[in-house]
Amino acid sequence: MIWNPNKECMSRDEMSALQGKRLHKIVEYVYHNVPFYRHKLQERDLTPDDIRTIEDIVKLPYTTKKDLRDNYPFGLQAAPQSEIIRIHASSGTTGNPTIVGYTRKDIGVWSECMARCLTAFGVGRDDIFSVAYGYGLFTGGLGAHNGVEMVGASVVPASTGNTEKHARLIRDLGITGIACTPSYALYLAETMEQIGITKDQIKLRVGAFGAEPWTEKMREEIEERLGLKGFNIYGLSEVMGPSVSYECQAQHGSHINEDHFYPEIINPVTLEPLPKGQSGELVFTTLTKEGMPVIRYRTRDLCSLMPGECSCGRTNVRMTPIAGRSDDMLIIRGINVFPSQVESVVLSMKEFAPRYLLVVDRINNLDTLEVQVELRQEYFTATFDTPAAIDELKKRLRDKLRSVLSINAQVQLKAPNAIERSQGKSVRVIDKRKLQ
Ligand code: DLL
Repeated sequence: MIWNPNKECMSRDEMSALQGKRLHKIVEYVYHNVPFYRHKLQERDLTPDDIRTIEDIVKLPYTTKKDLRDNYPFGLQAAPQSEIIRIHASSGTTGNPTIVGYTRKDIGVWSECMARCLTAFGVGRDDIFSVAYGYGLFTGGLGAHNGVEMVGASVVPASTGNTEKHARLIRDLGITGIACTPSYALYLAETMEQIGITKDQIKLRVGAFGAEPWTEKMREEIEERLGLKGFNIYGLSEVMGPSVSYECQAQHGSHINEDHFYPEIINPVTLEPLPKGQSGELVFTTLTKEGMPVIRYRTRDLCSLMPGECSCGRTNVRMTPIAGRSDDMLIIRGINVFPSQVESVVLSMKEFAPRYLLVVDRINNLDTLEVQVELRQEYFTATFDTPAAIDELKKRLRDKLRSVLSINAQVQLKAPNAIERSQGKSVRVIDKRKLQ
């Protein structure tokens, strides 16, 4: 089944023509509505009239997460506030999150893109579908929710947390589909085993997994333990949210909704565009977004675009699974974490030396984060005999980390010079999760 064959099965020429037309329109729109883009085009002596075909895109400058952060909160918003009906946010590299506003039309496009994904996964009106991505500023929950409603399945807005209750609902309601991070799917499987819910008591058959990298091995394990077929779904808040790309039944790469999100692959060092098939950094231009369009946005995700046709009948281009990132962003329980966010917290507390280590692990299928920090000598001497003071300091650090990162971290206070110095580039992160 294909949700929108008119857009998912176009010929290459038709698609390129549509993309070229939309690119011209969006460049004209941001030129007149976002001073940031107008200045960037003017610096290159460009006007919207110079951008007529999709090939002209290479003339345009890139946009980075730093640009979004520097223009916090609404500097890159193109639509007037009165047209914005929803605001999401994603982590920034320092304190400021990236704010993304959506118009009513944007929410409609997003729902349609999400409906395309779910249809490709085999979800339909008869399904009872649980959304176990977080509802809130994160785009996963509400993004998936709207798509399930558009498809006409019964949505169960389970969100994250309260996993035992969720497991019972899956059994009692006969829930057939679930959207969550792949690591949460494994955690759910484990919870079910612990409370004695067996595979033959549940009806799960489809999983929409994304928001973090996962492997074929994880897919096999989830499928085996939950008795479903797992599909990859990819996206990012700056571009839209979940539904930028999705696997079909052929499960050979993820089809990009390229009538709305135009992909390019570039060399992350030289910034040269690379030919189709080569691996590099994925860059997206939103072709129809009104709230906060992005032009040649550098995702930092590394992958390649796959040439050739897919046996499912869709013609929109596919991307390979994300192989890594060209920056230091970590994804912990589906939440983006930058080491620099931890650094900003450590530096803001006078008790600590500017030396820290993030230890990321996966225990019982749940990501864990431990932050180790060194006490300054004077503070160490003054407090190391007073457990109450140490406890209070630990709590203060934990609370600050939670408010900046939106996740709970374990903290470990270390004596001065206890964190190992490295010879070269300092090691800020040890990621023990095995992704093979
Ligand atoms: O994670 C949106 C999303 C929600 C996608 C639910 C899929 C399902 P952000 O929080 O802005 O948005 O994080 C975006 O997460 O640049 C990738 O590095 C990573 N990511 C998302 N999906 C996948 C995936 C959402 N399927 C960042 N595989 C992206 C690998 C993924 N990485």
